[in-house]
Amino acid sequence: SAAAAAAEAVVFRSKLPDIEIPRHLSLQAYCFERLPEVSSRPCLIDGQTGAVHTYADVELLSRRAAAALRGLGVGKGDVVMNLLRNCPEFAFVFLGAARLGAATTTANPFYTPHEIHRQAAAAGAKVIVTEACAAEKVREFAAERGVPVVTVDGASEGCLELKDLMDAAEPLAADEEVDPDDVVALPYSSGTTGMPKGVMLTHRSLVTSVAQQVDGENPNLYFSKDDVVLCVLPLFHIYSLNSVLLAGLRAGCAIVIMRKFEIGALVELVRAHGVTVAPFVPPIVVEIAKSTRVGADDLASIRMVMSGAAPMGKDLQDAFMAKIPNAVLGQGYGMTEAGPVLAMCLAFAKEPFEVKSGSCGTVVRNAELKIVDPDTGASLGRNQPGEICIRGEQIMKGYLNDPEATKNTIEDGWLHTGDIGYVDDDDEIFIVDRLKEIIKYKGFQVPPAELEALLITHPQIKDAAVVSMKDELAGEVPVAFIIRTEDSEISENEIKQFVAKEVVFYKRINKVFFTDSIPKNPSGKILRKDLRARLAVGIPI
Ligand code: 4UW
Repeated sequence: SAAAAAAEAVVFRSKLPDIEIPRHLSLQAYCFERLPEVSSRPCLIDGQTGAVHTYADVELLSRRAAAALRGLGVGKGDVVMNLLRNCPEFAFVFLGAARLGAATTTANPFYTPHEIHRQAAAAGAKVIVTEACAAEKVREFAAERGVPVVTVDGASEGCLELKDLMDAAEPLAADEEVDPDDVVALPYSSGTTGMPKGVMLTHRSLVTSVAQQVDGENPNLYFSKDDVVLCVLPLFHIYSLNSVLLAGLRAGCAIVIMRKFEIGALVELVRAHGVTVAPFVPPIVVEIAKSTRVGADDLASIRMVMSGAAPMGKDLQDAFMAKIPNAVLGQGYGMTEAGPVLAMCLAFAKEPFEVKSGSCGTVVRNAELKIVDPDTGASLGRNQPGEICIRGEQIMKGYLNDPEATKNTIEDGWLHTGDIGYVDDDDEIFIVDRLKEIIKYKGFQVPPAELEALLITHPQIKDAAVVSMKDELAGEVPVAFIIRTEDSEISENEIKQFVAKEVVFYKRINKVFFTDSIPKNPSGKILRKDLRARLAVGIPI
């Protein structure tokens, strides 16, 4: 019974003591709490132009951005869509919206118009901030809804320019009062099942999550004022937004903003700015480990390399460490809904612990983690794999306008991750499998349900199922099992083209397997495990 399970729950905690978290503060007040100490230090460095914005500049520019947004009618409870590659304006606009008591929904500027439209509509975006090259994609939506489109990098027909608006505005004098439970970030995630949903992260969630990483006498993730943090991972994904931008601001670091990953440019930026902390994802770690062009000298200033958002095995970790012997390499484990950080490598602490290769960290402070048997719900002890669940003030408030999905994900305050893992004798977490359906292409979410919904709109497709297939470069790629309609001879290529027109590049179908049957349970749910098993034995049909 539930009561018995609760009574027996084995709860895992950090090895570090809990800390005091200033959870009454708004996110922006928390990030700038030490402004007087750091005001003249570099805050955001634009990797592209070399422009340096100090902490005082960023604080002021975010108040200008707030005033600019207010001039467009943005107020408390509203949503601003941030559709940008990495650039300093991302931060000005995100923090500016927060000052107004508004939330930011972030999206990939490479999304197709269809994907952008769907998220902007679901989130109720009042303003879209984007780049001139992506403005075309939102034009129709904006015109239909009367939503102003603001560009950060020059003029585009029918758009306003952020710079003009910020220059014209008097900086916002006082932030709007917010409740710690007000939403400040609204990233989209498909969670354990279904279509992408708005993840309501509140001021309290994000203050707590950042504090769990970088606050306290012995921070789990030790960032100092002298650190130079590389921001190459996209800020529209929660990993970079939380653990790079917000954590970097809180700790007073210099943050070097890189718009797009390219190994040569990365090495140049590391050298030019003396980067000390490099938050990566496994594909970047792989590329550096394999690159004959990059040697230890090139990256000598880096003392810490973080990896997350997708699995990194022991072999890869060992190969990379051999290449950059002076840096500590470890993993964090995050999930958008979890605020996002569940676990962080304790070798990143100010007073570091010994850790094992292949582990994705230890549960963060001020939080509880348990492992449950997915069939019985019973809580499991050490070294027994089960579903990872997390409880604490950092987790999401819920999914926007979807109480049903929220209820299925959070139970008694416990967020169910859909990841299978175990906690070892040293409190280190190892992820071994995934219960949920999400596919992760280089750490990006590919929701199979979204692709299936699209596929079955094709008149020659009777039924479709999308699952992940292992891929050396991307980690995983989506592949489709297709039942054609009678008489249809639609080809693999035609199906791929059909999908490619509607989705961002990393959601493209990599392979099509034509089949006569898609295994489903009695309630119609696709049995993805069975399909993955078909792939594994090499007879996919
Ligand atoms: N190993 C194996 C991992 C790992 C992993 C995640 O796109 P989302 O919703 O969110 C993320 C967030 C990652 C993240 C945030 C902050 C941070 O500091 C950090 O580490 C440095 C990482 O990815 O996808 C969530 C899903 O991605 C998988 C796992 O399945 C999770 O539920 N995942 N990290 N280290 N798998």
